[in-house]
Amino acid sequence: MDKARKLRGLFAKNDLIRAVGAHNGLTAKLVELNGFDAVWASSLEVSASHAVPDANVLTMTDYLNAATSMNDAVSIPVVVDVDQGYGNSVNVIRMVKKFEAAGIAGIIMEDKLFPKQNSLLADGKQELASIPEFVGKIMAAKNAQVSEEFMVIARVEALIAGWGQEEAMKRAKSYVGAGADAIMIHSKNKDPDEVVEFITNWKERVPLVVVPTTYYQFDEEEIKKYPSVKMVIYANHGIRSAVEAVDKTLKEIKDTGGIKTVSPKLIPVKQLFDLQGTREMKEAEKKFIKTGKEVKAIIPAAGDDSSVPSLKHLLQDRPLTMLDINGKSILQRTVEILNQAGVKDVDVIKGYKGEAINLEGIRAIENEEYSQKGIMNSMMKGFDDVDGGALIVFADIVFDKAIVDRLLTCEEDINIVVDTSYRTEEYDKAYDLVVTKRPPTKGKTILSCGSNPVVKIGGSVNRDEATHEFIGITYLSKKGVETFKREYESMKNSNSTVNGVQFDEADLSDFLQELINRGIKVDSMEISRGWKDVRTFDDYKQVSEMLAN
Ligand code: SPV
Ligand code: MG
Repeated sequence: MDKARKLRGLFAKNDLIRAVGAHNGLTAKLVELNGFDAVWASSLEVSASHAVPDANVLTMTDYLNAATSMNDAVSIPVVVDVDQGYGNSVNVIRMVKKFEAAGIAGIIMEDKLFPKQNSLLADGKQELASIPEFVGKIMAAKNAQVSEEFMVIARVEALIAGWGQEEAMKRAKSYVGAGADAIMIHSKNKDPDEVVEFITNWKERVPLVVVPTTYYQFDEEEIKKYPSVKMVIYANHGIRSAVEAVDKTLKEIKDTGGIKTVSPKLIPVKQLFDLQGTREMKEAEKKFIKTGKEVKAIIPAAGDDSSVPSLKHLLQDRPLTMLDINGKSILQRTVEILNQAGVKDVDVIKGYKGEAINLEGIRAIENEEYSQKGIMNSMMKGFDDVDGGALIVFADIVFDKAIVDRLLTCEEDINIVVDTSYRTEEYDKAYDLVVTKRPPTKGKTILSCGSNPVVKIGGSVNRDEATHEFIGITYLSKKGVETFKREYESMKNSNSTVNGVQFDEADLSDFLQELINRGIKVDSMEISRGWKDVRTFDDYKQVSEMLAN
């Protein structure tokens, strides 16, 4: 909804509107997050934030820019303090056009002369414009606005300038006659008496606005006794508390010679990131930053590994992928690497203790059948909305980013990452063994993309014939994804086994072997080390040590 209409809506309700002063997007956002109705783009706050006096030292454009960043940061209406309109009626016309075009809901314009000084300034110069001059400015403003909703509120400074009640009332009525949508009656007395006197005498239907900075005992309970007052502005309390807080922190850093004592007392940086809309940026990145090779990652993490005796005690409340290794879960590590490699779209299929998977930046998909069906069933749940390539990453591995970086540059349609160190190190714990067409590269060649088709994979490979070990990372091009989906459906419907295994129990190796049996090419990318799977407590200890170094 248009913000001017929102503001009108607030004035139409029976509640008192509470506006709070701000000077930039961040402070405006805090006003909204704390549940207030509107932002007051205060000239005092904006000029103070530039460390210049509130005396028309800044220009209309400075105030417009500040108000725009406030308005952009919030969904509540912003009411802008436009001083006296930055000149005469001609200046007012352009001013209204600019502020309204920026999405500002309304302005409050005061009947002082240019340059004005802040109303609360002890020895401030408070010169009033003549009534006709200011009436002309209100008319100019009302005439310049494009939408009917935009609000022009006239601010009466007669009490501030010491001209008394009668003058204040005369001015206020004249401004209403000129079309003002509300009247702000300002005072710098320590008690609310003169404002209350004005309010009590106010018989017009146009609502009033008060700014009880100096007469602060006039709280909402009191104000609500006067139904003609529709809006209260807490004009500068944010910036005053900010100055105090910054000053205190800086003093402490200076005095203690470091940030040891202040750091734990400050808000976490994450809170700042949230205020800045970092989450929205991440979502936009995912949706709109295209590389031409869109890849989605699928991490099947539904399985229950608590039956592994040495891991049982660690997996009472979480799936294996959420095991903490030096302060980060396996899954978090994987997601970070994928994101850094440009893969922002990550689906995690959860099942066993799925509630423990509470990571930001992923889409979690529930697999309720995890205890009856195998990993293929889990994995395929992530395939529904893949429209480019896919990266299938097992949930129980840690690996170097270089592996994914390289794999994403390979051209093959179905490409699995295989490790040669199985051969060189007599690796007796290797799980998914592989036989490739060509023998493993001797020496220290790593990350070789080139096409070396897989001949055999999984259970049917015996240790002597194996050339490599499959590490649990598979890349599928768009065409590879289509092949995968098509063949999966065909295997599902054929009622036959997948490489000799029941369809529901087949794992990825069985599926890949079945593809090979069907004459579909499965390629391999060769690496040597740079990864480790976690399947036992010993693995877990090893990985923890490895990553600690
Ligand atoms: C402001 O906040 O800039 C105001 C209110 O105009 S006062 O400072 O009281 O004049
Ligand atoms: Mg002001």
